[in-house]
Amino acid sequence: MKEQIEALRSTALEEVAKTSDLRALEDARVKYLGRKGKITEILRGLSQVSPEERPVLGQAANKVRDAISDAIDARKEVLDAEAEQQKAASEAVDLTLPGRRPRKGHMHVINQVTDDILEIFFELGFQVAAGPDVETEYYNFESLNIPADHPARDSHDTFFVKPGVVLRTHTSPVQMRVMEKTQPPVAVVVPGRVYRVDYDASHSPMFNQVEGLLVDEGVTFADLKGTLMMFVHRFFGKDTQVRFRPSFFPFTEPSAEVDISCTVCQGKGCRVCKNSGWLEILGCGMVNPKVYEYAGYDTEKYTGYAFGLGVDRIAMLRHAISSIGHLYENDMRFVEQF
Ligand code: 2U9
Repeated sequence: MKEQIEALRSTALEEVAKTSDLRALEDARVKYLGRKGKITEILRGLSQVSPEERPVLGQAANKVRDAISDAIDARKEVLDAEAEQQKAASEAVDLTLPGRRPRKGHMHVINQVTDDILEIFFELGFQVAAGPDVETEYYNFESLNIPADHPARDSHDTFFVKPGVVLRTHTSPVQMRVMEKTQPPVAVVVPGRVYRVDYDASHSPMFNQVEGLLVDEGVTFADLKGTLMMFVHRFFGKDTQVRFRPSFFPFTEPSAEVDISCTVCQGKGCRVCKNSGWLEILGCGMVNPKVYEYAGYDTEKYTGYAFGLGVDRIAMLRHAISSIGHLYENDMRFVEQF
């Protein structure tokens, strides 16, 4: 029996040493030290041996049990450490890798140009005003002296939401609303989206305008000219030539259109200015007294000027953009250039 106990020690220790994970180690513990394990079996069997042999064999069996138990504890420490290392390796983060940079956006070219225009008028003391894109025919046409039979009020030119309600065709109704609420002096600039039934390389059914209105006592066409020349020189450069051409708008009288020397050929003649040397950039005039009547302004006391420009056209000139469609397609290859 003594040999049997010693043999058990060597097989058990060998088996424990070979275990490759905690599960196998637990199986080995059960196999040798468990309630029905081999050592337990031997200790139980001691009742069968003679009383002289019993203490010797008992002592030997206990020693083997302690040796196996120590071996299991030692092996457990090794396997635990291995498992810990594996876990750490699989969860490892390489702190030296470069971070993922967030993509940085920027203002759309239309908003950049709008802000540049507004900034020049802010320096002159103009304030910004805004109003709804969906307007009544009264504010969009009637109050601006555009009569019911005017072709602009046709559904071929204007988007109707329902009878009497349109998508504004200019930002002018905002100035009308400002005048209704405030007596002169008034100096406002109004940026915003406007809508017209028109679609080709230079027209989009939705486009952007900036309009301006200044009303006070003693305002003359000279003030209008001076202000717009100053604007052109600030925006396009001080060597830009400016020309005022007579025109007609129902809401201004007299009216004019403003041309500047071509920004591409400096007036020599090219494809962009269709060989004329000039580019039309805005419309303007002295506010028609009929408009003051709608606003409730004293037509004897006050005069003023108004102007309007298409931001899209200015942006296209500034950046040599060939088609207005590029401004609204949101192709990132285009948008990111500005
Ligand atoms: C009020 C009184 C007068 C606004 C004006 C223009 C001339 C003009 C065009 C420029 C290019 C429209 O975008 S465009 O097609 N605008 O020519 N706009 S005067 O006159 C007003 C506005 C409001 C109460």
